[in-house]
Amino acid sequence: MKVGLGLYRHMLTREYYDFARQAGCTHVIVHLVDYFKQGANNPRQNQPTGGKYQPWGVAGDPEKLWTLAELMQLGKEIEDAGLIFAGIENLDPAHWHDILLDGPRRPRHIENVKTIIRRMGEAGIPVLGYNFSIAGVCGRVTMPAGRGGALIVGMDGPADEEPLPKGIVWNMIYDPNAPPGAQPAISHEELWRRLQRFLEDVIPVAEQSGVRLAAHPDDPPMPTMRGQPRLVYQPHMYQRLLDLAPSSSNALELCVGTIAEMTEGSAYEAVDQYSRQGKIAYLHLRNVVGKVPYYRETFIDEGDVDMLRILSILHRNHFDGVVIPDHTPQMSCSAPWHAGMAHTLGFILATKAALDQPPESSNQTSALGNIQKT
Ligand SMILES: [Mn+2]
Repeated sequence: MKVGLGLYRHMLTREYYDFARQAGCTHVIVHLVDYFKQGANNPRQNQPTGGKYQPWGVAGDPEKLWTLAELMQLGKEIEDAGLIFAGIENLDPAHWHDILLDGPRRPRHIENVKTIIRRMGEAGIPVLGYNFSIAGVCGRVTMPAGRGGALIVGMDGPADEEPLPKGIVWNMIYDPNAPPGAQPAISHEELWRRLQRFLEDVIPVAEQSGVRLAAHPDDPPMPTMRGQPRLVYQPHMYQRLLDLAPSSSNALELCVGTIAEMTEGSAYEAVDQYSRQGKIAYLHLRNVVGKVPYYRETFIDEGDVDMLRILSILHRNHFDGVVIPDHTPQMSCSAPWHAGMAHTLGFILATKAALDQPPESSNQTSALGNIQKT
């Protein structure tokens, strides 16, 4: 298991790389989409939030794909800081919205994704995280309801009252001049069909390029959000996604917090099932209390999930990918994002250190030794 940090686009600087190293990370996962661009209710020192029915921000330039030179330069900067570039998280809605929507630009958008994957292969970036979701991460509210009054994100009920407007996909605005009206609602089976076509089109290129596609589950994992169907909203649905295209390039960006929000199954069983298959490309670690449609995100050391047990399952199954903190509550200080990340990383590093000790080494590890047997 390797420990990394996810950095948003505006954090791709030496200062943040140094912070990652200081906090004990060896790897970074990079976001190239600027989720915060022109977002009215979406401060940069938090995870992208928006409002219950307000999108994050405006998508990128549809004419400008991430260039090979840009990716190589980024890789060099990360390497110069003493870190390993473990992956890119998420595609820009501007580059692939008609794959999600099955719109007229789909053929071009498939070429976009293939080009990005080829460039990633050339630049030696092994993982592309993606989230095949029409409504995206939406329908959540931000409230000071965490431990010690920390600002947290959660759900206060279903989010189907306001349908997804035209011009918005994946909770970002890809067409500010879209006509009024809602995106047409489709069936779950139609969404699965779109995913299957996507995987059939791009997995062969990913295989040739040595890149793994890694799917995030739907967050929040409701059957529908804003009138749009969701793909992976119960733990077993991940298996369907994997079975659609058996390939080492068809993998998961497993999000423990999202799985814990699901109404069926267990996060422990899901982590065991998918790590035993070697299908987890990397992992998001976050704790929660409750399940959809009523849950809230928590600090890593509280909440419904026994994180020691999650990490011990990964250890037992010889998971050798990267674990990164997902979101954290906002801590009351001048650097709420940094404080939340450092707190979570300290927890992960302590657990990893205990798990990495030989079982017979001392009495002090007996508690964790017992967890390893579960
Ligand atoms: Mn996540």
